[in-house]
Amino acid sequence: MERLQRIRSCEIGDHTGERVRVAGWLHSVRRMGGINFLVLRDGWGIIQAVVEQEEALAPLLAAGAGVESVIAIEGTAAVAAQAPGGVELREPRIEVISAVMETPPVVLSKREIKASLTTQLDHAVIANRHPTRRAILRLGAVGMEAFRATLLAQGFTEIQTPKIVAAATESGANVFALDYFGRPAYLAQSPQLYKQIMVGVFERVFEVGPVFRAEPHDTTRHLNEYVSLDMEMGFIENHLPVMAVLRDVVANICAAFSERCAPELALLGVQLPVVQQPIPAIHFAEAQEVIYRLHGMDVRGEPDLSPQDERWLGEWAQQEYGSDFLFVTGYPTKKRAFYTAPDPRQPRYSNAFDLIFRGTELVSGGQRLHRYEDYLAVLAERELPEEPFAAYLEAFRYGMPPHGGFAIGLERLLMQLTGVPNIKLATLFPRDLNRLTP
Ligand code: AMO
Repeated sequence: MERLQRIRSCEIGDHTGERVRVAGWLHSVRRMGGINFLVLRDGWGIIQAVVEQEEALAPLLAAGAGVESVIAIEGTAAVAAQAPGGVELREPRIEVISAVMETPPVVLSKREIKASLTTQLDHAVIANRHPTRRAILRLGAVGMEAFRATLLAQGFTEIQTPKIVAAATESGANVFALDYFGRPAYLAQSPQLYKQIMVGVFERVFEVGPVFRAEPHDTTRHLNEYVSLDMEMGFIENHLPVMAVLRDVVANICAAFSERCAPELALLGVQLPVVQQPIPAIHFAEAQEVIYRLHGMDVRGEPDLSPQDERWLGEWAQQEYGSDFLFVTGYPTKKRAFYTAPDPRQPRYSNAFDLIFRGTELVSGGQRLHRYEDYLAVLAERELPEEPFAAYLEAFRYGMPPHGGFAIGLERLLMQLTGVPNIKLATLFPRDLNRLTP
């Protein structure tokens, strides 16, 4: 007999009444008074097979194959309202491809993972197979695609910049040092300097890639390696056009989730945010006034917003505008990275912004300095050496337009969207203070 061509679980609806072959992992086995229900999971979802004849299970029993065994099932696809996806396989013939006889370290067949955070992370290789974990990772993939699609449609070019670099890009000590053939080097904290340089080539660039932050603390919102969705654009007057592109990017990401990830959103119980046009914005100084007025906490004069301030502002944006998003603009220039352009009307404040999503910073961005002399001045003022920035400075020495950009933290987006209590649960294989594997 000729073997049937394998179909994906998500295609089953197009084959009702036909004999089909599916293959994947044995997700669960349920015995219900003489009838057995096998659930098979493949890369696209799950599908149920009904086994009425005990003999059909013989290949599984003979191999001692338990859950997570890789199997193929040939069966007749039949409409069944109570089955996942509304279609099930009947009169199945089972073939064992890779038998698993041990109990997996994380139970995958229950609706939710019950294992502790540590067990989940230690066994992420297996835990990532759980439908809820898979759903978060799938949202991440679609999010990256929508980011790319939005920017490509607006004339941006995708770049990949070096991850082994000679200088820290984001001020501060949180850099991983490397020994580069006897010379000091670092893992890139962001593609910041290179994306700015590349404005000199393409005017509009973006990058999706890993960045590294040696933050020596264990928080629920920081990773030591994360995926940064970066963009940079030339010929702007101030930060406002950058914020407008960011608004489009975020709106398109949410639209892509809505159009292409309905099963994932339903499984995770995610309520998509409405992205207003424009997204409400508040100046940093005014944001501090709001916090003082509503919560009696005098943060005026503080150079930055704390996580608590961000949560309060998130609540305020919800009450005031019914918005899950809030732009905070005009952060104090001193507190931002050296490349930040000051607000020409009040240079104490900058043309930099953050986007807060459901009470947590999701994006940082702004207008940058673009004149060579301004860079020399700011490096001197901050007592930073010129030498490590020589290549970067060359770009400005030979002509750069006013420009700006932003970076979205992918895992932050997924954490805030899905409401998981720790960013590590929105990360493929998180790197944290204690974790270098898996
Ligand atoms: P910033 O350092 O604020 O800005 O980072 C931008 C966004 O990245 C995310 N993020 C993180 N996510 C997980 N773990 C971390 N340790 C972590 N640190 C930051 C946040 C944050 O908003 N070069 C600038 C961007 C720019 O101006 O274009 C930068 O890297 O979501």
